[in-house]
Amino acid sequence: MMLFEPSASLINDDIEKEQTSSYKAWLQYSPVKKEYIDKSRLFLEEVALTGLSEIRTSALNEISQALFSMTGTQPKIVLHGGDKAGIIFATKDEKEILPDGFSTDELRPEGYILHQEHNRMYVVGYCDKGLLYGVFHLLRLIQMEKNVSGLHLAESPVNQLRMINQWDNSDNSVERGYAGESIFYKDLGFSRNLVRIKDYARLLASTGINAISINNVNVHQNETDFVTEKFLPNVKKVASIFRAYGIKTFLSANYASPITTGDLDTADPLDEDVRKWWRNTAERIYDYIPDFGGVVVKADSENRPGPFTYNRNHADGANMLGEAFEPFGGIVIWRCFVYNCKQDWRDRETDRARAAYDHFMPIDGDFRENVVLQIKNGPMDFQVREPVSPLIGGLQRTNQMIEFQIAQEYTGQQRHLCYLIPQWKEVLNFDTYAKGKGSQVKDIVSGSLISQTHCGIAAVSNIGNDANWTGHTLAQANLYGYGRLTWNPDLTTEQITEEAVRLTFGNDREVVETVSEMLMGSWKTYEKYTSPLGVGWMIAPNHHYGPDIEGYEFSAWGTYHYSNRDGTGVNRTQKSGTGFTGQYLSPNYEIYESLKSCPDELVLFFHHVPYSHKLKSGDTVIQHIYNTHFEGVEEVEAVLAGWNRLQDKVDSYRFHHVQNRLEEQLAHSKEWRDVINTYFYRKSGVEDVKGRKIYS
Ligand code: GCW
Repeated sequence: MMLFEPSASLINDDIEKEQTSSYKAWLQYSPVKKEYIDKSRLFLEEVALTGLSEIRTSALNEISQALFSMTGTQPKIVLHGGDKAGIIFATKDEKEILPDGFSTDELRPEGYILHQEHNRMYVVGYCDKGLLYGVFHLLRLIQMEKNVSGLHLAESPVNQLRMINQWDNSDNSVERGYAGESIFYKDLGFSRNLVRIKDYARLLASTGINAISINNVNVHQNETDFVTEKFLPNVKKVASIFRAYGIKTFLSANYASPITTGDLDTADPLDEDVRKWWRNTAERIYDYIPDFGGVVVKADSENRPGPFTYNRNHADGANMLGEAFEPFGGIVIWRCFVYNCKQDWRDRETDRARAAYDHFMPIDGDFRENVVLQIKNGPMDFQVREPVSPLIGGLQRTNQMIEFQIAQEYTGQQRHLCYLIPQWKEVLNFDTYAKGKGSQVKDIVSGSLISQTHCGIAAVSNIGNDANWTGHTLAQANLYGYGRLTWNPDLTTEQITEEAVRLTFGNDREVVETVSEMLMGSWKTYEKYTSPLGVGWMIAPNHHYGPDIEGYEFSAWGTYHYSNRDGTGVNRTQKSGTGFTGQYLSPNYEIYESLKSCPDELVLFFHHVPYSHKLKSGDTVIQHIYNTHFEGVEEVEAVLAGWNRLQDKVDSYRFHHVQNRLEEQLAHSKEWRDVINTYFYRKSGVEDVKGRKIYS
């Protein structure tokens, strides 16, 4: 009998041979140097463990494949003991397989210890999941040819929920998807390509992700039925793939399901029939998937149904669902992206930035223990630059998680290079002052500052069925880095980037340095040639690709910049604007309220200023706009030139693919530059002091 089933992954049928390098992303498992193996005292005769489980099978599959591919040696799998040089798998209670006196005190939930002693490497998990994470860590070290001789380290995740949200629809499309079609669905049913889903699970687990919602938060008619007998057998299949990698499956639920898929004529959260309907639904889901995670809900947002229809508030809606899922240990993730998307542009009182806080602050503390509020990182919508949502730090008695968008909806749609780890680090390190100085966002969402039963980080995925998963091969680093940050938000951008690059492209110094530099600067470069100083949008309506400065200026979406001949920006001050600044705690409030102290990069988010206004950098606003737009394009030129130098060091498929994207980015960044510069030149009539070409 085979001890474990050899994985079919990495030979996925829909992937052409020359595409496999991009398909493998950061799990390349490329051969390492022989001297490295000898020097690092890596003993590979066997992998020994005392028993199997689903997750251990995944760990065994991974390590066997990976070691064979990196070292040419296939260790023997030995059940019950093992007495040779090799790798030992254990969890905290399996003392019999650990060296005498081995302390497991350092182990924390989902964590692991890696420990090398004599001719053995011990991978000891708190539980099987921890063991799997430990295996991925060990493989990472080997792939990067890091010395593991005498290694001893203990790690555990900082965040409890480390989640991915798919915005996939069953008609194959992915909302805001830039990497092909859904890998989950096919023609209104579920995809049969389970290998692809399994490889996705491997990629996610290798970074520490432990939860996934598998359908779009805009739940359309067909997906509303995912909670019924019609689709639950399929959901169950997907959930079992993820389970084997320690990932819990969630569904996005339609708030109006009792009407849409049930036969009720109301979804009023206080209606007894509605409550019963959801209790029965939860029970049915758990019959199929006993460890089902729960539901993600977008309610009363962008035309989705919600409790407002019945004059109930969001606590009523979320708690009703919370009650239904509670007996089974399920949770309800309730999104705070609630605002009026039918605003009149003439109305200068309403400010979309205020909306989430205005809706949710008054009900802080009213939510059940198994409800978590999911809050977008900024008050608007995943722009290249926004302040941190004041709701984070505002809410003091409610479970909360932050939501990022790995999908590059507003940041170049995976056609432009825009590495978002530096942005997310800034957000996570932001001091909210919720409990006085030093109340960083990362400590709020991890639950260390405000005690919470459920909390963590979620993000919208950037993958699809493109061979390289992410459209732009270099956008893989955003997914990798996101997972690593959810595991430990204190990892530095440099460390994450180095890992991403070395695992994806190998250890060659020039490659590592060049690609790291390309990634590290790319967010700011993108910011430079697109909308300036935090004002946001200026992007083509609907699809959100490319410049259209007034595309949203007279629309209902609440996203305006109010540029005129004298100046630009949104006055959100308490003194004379929309009052949004008042949602921040002191001293952030004062910092944003005063033009003097407001950081340059957010000046137009908070203030309407004349073009002649002098920034802290010393430049006027208009000159800053011109300068950054020229610089942005120059930086893209430099990035492309850097990449071109790597032609002989990157396989031809990935080389040409990235080169094509960068060429497109260069052309497109010029379009952005010229459209923005010309627009502001025409509005202001102010010349560029450097006399560069601005079209009149
Ligand atoms: O950014 C906006 C997107 C919508 C999305 C919405 C949301 C899923 O343009 O496509 O809908 O955010 O977060 O709900």
